[in-house]
Amino acid sequence: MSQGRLEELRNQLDEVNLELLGLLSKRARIAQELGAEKEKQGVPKFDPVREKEMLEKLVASNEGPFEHETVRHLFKQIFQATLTLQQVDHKKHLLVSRKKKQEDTLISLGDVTIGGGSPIMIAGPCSVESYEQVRTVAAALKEAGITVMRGGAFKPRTSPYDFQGLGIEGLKILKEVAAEFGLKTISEIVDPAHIELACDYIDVIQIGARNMQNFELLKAAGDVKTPILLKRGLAATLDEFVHAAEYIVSRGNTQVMLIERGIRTYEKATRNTLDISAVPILKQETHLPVLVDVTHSTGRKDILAPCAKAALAAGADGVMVEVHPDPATALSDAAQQLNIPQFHDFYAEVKKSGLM
Ligand SMILES: [Mn+2]
Repeated sequence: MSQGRLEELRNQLDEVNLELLGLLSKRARIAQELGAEKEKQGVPKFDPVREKEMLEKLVASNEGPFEHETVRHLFKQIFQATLTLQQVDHKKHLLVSRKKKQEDTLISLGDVTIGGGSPIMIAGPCSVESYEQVRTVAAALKEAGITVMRGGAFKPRTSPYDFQGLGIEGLKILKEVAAEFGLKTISEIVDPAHIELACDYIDVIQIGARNMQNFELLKAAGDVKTPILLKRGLAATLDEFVHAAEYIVSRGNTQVMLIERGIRTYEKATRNTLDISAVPILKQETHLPVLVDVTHSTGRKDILAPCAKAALAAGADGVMVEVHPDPATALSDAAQQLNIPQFHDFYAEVKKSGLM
C-alpha cells in the first residue's frame, strides 16, 4: 500500500470519527429532551424494556463486519452514557443544589442568622422534662451567650417503654422560657398534623433522623414558612439526605438546614460514626446551612470538643450539643448530655480554637 493511500484512509477515518461524534451529540441532545419530558411526566428515566427493543432492532439491521455481540456492547455503552447525562441534568436541577443557586441560604430567626460564615452553637436538653429543668438550662445558656436552644417535646424513642416526651405541654414550656430569656428554640415534630401548630410555639422545627424519609412529614414541613432543621437518617446516604431536603424546599419552604448526626457503621467506640466528610460535600453540593450534632454522633462526652472543632474546621455553619442540669437523672440520653459546668468548659475550648 502506497504512503498516499494510507494517508487517504486515515483521513477518511478521521472524518467518520467526527461524523460519529456529531451523531452521538445529536443523539444525546434528543435524549436530554426526552429526559426532561419524562421528568415532567414523572416517568422513570431508565426503561430496560425500551433499551432491549432498541438493541434488538440494531442487531436485526446489523450486516457486519461487527458481531451482534459487539454491536450490543457498543450501543449499551452509548445508552449508559446518555443515562448518566440525564442523571447529571436531574441533579443540576435540584432546588437545593449549589448549581441551581450559588449563594448560601441564610436562615433568619429574628436577630439570629444561621449560615453565611459565622458559625453558631446550639445547645439544650435532649428532652423537655419540666419547666424548672428548661429554665435552669436556659439561664445558663443565656449567660454563656447562646442564642438558640434545643429541647425535645416529642421523643421518637427506640423502645415504646422509654420516655416519649411531654408533647404539646413541652412546646409550651419551651415558648415560655424562651420568651423570658430572649432565646430562639428548636424542637422535633414527629406528626405531620402537629407541624402547623408547632409554628406557634417554636422558631425551628426539627425533623429527626428516624423521620428523615417520612415523606408526609417532609411535605407538611414544606407547606409552612417556619425554618426546618433536617437531621440525616441513621443509615441515609448523602444523596437520600439531599433529596429529603428537596421534598421540603420543593413545597415552598426554602428555610432548610441540614444536620449531620452520625451514621451507623460497625464501629462501637462511638454511638454512631460522625461523618465529617458529609460537611464539605453538603456545603459544595447544596446552598443550605450545614450543622453537626456532636452529642448523638459520638454518644460520649470526652470527645465532644475535638469533634466540634473538626466540624467547624470542615466548614460547618454550627454545632449542636445537649446540656442538662443533672444528666444523671435525665429521662433520655443520660450518658451523653453535658452538665452546665461541662458545657461552659466545652464551649470555651471550642471558642479557643478561633473557629467560632
Ligand atoms: Mn438526645
